Amino acid sequence: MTQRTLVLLKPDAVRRGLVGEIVGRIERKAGWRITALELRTLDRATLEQHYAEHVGRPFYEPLVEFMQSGPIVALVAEGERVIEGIRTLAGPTDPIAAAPGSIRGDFGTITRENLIHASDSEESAERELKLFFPGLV
Ligand code: 3AN
Repeated sequence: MTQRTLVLLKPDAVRRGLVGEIVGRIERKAGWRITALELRTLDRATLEQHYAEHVGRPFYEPLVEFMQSGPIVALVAEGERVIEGIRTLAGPTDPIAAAPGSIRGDFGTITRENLIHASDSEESAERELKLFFPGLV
């Protein structure tokens, strides 16, 4: 089943020079392709929409601040079961709990700065792709 997903490499990943490493892991999965990629700095309005489900949680404000703290890389990846697959490459939210070999497990320590966002379902992917790449057909 070919799918499309939104990936964000968060400001910590860009600051630490891990873009190539993370993009490389996505590129090396057989048959997956990157079909859009852009370095950009996010504004609050975009982040409020993106993280709407987290409004009111204690980590929400620091998360929105952190996500504006520097440029991010937004990309679109396509391929067989890519939604579930990139979530697996990323590892769980808490990088200390994430297995070595996963992106968060290899490079992360604290939960907020966990390097990567990837859509968690087809519905989220559709919504997030519209938000970040509205021109995409
Ligand atoms: P994931 O990106 O693993 O799907 P979500 O959607 O639950 O995680 O959370 C979105 C983002 O919010 C995470 N990537 C992380 O940066 C931050 N976050 C989530 N839970 C916490 C927490 N308990 N403490 C600090 N930051 C958190």
